[in-house]
Amino acid sequence: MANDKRIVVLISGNGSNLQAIIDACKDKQIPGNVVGVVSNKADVYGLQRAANDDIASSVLSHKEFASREDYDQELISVIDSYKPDLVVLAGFMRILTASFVQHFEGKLLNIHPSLLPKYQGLNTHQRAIDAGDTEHGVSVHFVTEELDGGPVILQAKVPVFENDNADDLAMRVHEQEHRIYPLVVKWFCSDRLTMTEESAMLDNKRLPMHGYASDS
Ligand code: NHR
Ligand code: GAR
Repeated sequence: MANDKRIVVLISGNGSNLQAIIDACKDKQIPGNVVGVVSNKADVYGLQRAANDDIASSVLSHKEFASREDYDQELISVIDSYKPDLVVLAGFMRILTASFVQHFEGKLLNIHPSLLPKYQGLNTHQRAIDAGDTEHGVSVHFVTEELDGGPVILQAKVPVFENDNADDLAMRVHEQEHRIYPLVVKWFCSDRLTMTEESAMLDNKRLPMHGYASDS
């Protein structure tokens, strides 16, 4: 459709969240299309997923740049070449500079595998287990300069069982990721979701700290 949104997805790996978003676009659940996939790593399976669906992709290795600032400037031009309405981080593993975040402010989403504000950063599943948590989960949030600190849009919770290892827990979290990320992308592409003054707004209503499905 003419007003379908143009979505660019940034990955560093397997791309199962990318696949969930591609599938939801193909099923017309999302009024948009993935028009480009950008990876900072060559030979990752997510690039194959893009190729399987005839989606254009680019690889931009951070190793070829002297500084994060230089890398991000080039990343901005690669992404802009796809003329995106929305930029989605889906397992993208590079911290982004303030100038990158400002350039795409309000149209940059991330999925983070924890119940934010808990466990910002890496190794979230192991950290939840080590802390003895009985519940864990995943958050979709707008990206701001503060790492994993932007306003939360939607979370999903999973139980932590006694003998879980990090892989068991990651698998359980992934199932939820594949449900909630396409839903949030759908909200954005339907012009229902915005960020104003670092709050996430759905249908012009400010979302609570833990996002839409919050029960506390
Ligand atoms: N950038 C900004 N400015 N704000 C956020 O909220 C961001 C971001 C970039 C990525 C994803 C994030 C996650 O969901 C994300 C959110 C990578 C690291 C990291 O430490 C941390 C958080 C996230 C992604 N990366 C290392 C680095 O030096 C490299 C690690 C690696 O290559 O394996 O960039 O968890
Ligand atoms: C997902 O679990 C996502 O939450 C996590 O990486 C995985 C990517 O899986 N993101 C981060 O840890 C960001 N630092 P996928 O490549 O199969 O979508």
